[in-house]
Amino acid sequence: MSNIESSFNLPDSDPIERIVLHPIAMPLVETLTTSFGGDALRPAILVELHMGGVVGWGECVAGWSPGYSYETIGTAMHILSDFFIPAVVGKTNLKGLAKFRGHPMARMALESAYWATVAQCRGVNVGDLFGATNRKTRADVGVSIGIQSSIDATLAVIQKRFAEGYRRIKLKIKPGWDIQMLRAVRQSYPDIRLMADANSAYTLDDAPLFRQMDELNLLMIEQPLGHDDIYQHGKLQPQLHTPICLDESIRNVDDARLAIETGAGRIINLKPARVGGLIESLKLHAYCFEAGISLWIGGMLETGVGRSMQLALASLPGVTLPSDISATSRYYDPDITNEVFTLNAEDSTITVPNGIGLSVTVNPERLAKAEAAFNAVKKSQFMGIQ
Ligand code: OSB
Ligand code: MG
Repeated sequence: MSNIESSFNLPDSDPIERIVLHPIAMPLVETLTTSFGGDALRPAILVELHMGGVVGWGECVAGWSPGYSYETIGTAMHILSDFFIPAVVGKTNLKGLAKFRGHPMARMALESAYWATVAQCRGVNVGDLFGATNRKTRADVGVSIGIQSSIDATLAVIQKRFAEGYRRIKLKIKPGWDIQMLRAVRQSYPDIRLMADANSAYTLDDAPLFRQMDELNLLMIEQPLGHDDIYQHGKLQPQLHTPICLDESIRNVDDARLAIETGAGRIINLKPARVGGLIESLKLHAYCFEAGISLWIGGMLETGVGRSMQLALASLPGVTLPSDISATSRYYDPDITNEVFTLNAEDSTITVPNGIGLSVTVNPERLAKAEAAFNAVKKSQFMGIQ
């Protein structure tokens, strides 16, 4: 995989001419309720980058409030407009970002817009910049199902998703909504690839509960303990047969190495926005590939812009488990992009786009509408972005 390693850093490009931020709010087809909550209206920032006579797009997946991560749509607007963008406009690379710490979601938004534009300038697909051979043409995917009002409601949603062709089901859990629900689902679907995501809702005192889950043949349990913990996950994993997958805790490739080498988990969820960009994502992928660690691409309810980038990453050869990338219809109707992604029901995959650049186009009317929706919400309840 050293051929991948050598191509992590792009050679210099044309100078970056201009970057425009578009904060948007998009109604979700279905709210994804997790242990930390859920929103009916999803914010995002679309980053429009002009370079060499072409335009490329990136997406920032920060939420309204610091729930999943400390970043919010407000902090991302601040960091992008006051620090990150001034450091790279006029430049031929993104090295100006190296002097800043943190804010991975804001960083990924800018980095992905840049890579999309570089690909556009060169007339290649963005995935071709990843330096990997043997990229897949179809990505294995699953669907993430939020906390429902009852077990019957959960079974109804699963039935619908199963009928659509999804063959890996992830269920969000929280204390009081876990083992009983999971048992009921397993009873109805004895063979499906089933997993649970706790989004950090438990403590080590809950180890006996997770040991009970061992009897359910789950594919993995995602992020059971603290969002910034690795040590205690290392105490829990040896007590379980079911692999632990780390999401929130993994901020970079070094965290992944620490977690794997200390036995804190056996699977990594790679979200490019959580690790601060594509270069860090490719490093993490290369580490997992070489070490034989199972890896999949996580989701943050992306619009078509972010979804296309997720699919490019999910095509990498080291992505060995189904990713949290569902069809457009599960998230937005309509999406902000003209293109939609559909599920290949025969094998629970989504075809990886292979057009020039990011392979999607932003619909100007829908963008204007989503920006207006953001402004309306921002005024009524959220932070003071100017
Ligand atoms: O923990 O994986 C998570 C969405 C928002 C925040 C955190 C998570 C999620 C998902 C969504 O599970 C998966 C998807 O985008 O389909
Ligand atoms: Mg998760």
